[in-house]
Amino acid sequence: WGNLGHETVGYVAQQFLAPKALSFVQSSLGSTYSESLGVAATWADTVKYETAYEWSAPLHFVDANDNPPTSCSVEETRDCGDGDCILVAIANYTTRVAETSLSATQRQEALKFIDHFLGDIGQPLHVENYEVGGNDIDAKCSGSSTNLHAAWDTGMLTKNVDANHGSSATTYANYLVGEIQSGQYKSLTSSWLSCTSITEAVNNKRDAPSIENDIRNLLEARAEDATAKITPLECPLVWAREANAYDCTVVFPFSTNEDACTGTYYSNAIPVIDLQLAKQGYRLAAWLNVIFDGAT
Ligand code: DCM
Ligand code: DCM
Ligand code: DCM
Ligand code: ZN
Ligand code: ZN
Repeated sequence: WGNLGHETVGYVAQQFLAPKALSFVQSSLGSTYSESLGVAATWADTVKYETAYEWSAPLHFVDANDNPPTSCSVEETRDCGDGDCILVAIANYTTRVAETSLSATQRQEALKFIDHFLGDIGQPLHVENYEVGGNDIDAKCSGSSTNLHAAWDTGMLTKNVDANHGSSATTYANYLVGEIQSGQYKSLTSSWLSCTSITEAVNNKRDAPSIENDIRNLLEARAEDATAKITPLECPLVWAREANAYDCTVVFPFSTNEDACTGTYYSNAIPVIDLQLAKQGYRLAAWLNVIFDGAT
């Protein structure tokens, strides 16, 4: 996502933080970021263009080597065998944000990466290898030249927020929070946190997947051996697969130079963008709540 999408995810999450998570977020981010996950969410995109943080650019996505729209899938070994992807980054920064022996600066950086990567993992083209996640597919957005990846990161979202949510990330986030608390998403929130899917239930080797179990397994393995190789967690893989499934239904097929910001392509995409941002914001809060308060 672009800045608007990331800020939205952060502002949604901020409203669902439990007391200790909120307190950590506020003191860690401080006045530099207005104590807000919404403000801090874009830091990771700012630094990835700096030489000192070039290493972080591949952490924003996982190149799923599937075949949309015929077949969609994300596989740890196939798609993140070198560990240099968003799945491992989320695990790594989860251990670091919880690690009290690290400096305040290091833990703030870990928090800012988590804030950002829980957003990106919900963007269907950040969990897709085809045409470099759609970057190499020419597209239009309301007549302007762009590419399909950028249309999903920013073009369609900006058009929708301009038209329906006062051009404001906070207004838009408040709308999504309302839908979570008492609207179209209310009945879905428990499934958003469960991290279960048919594949996961069948393949599951550890405890039943849940945010609690993911974080407990990770922090226990870390406590036993601080040098143990960090491997992807169950929930982020479920989230990646869920976003990637949209590559086979809503993102593709897409004809080169089609206008993504008009007609049925746009009207099919907007509900998915709303859902993915609301869901990842809610999951970001739950993730931090488990780390700091021990429960979602
Ligand atoms: N971006 C930035 N500086 C640049 C170019 C882009 O901060 N020189 C930000 C704004 C884009 C976002 O990065 O919307 C795209 O990041 P990604 O492509 O990782 O989603
Ligand atoms: N880093 C990491 N694992 C380490 C050391 C560093 O993931 N063992 C990451 C965390 C920071 C970045 O590298 O995002 C820079 O770390 P530092 O400031 O500690 O050099
Ligand atoms: N991106 C992606 N998958 C890739 C390469 C890039 O999802 N294989 C994303 C990261 C940025 C956008 O595409 O959001 C543009 O990337 P860059 O700025 O690295 O060209
Ligand atoms: Zn992107
Ligand atoms: Zn990003």
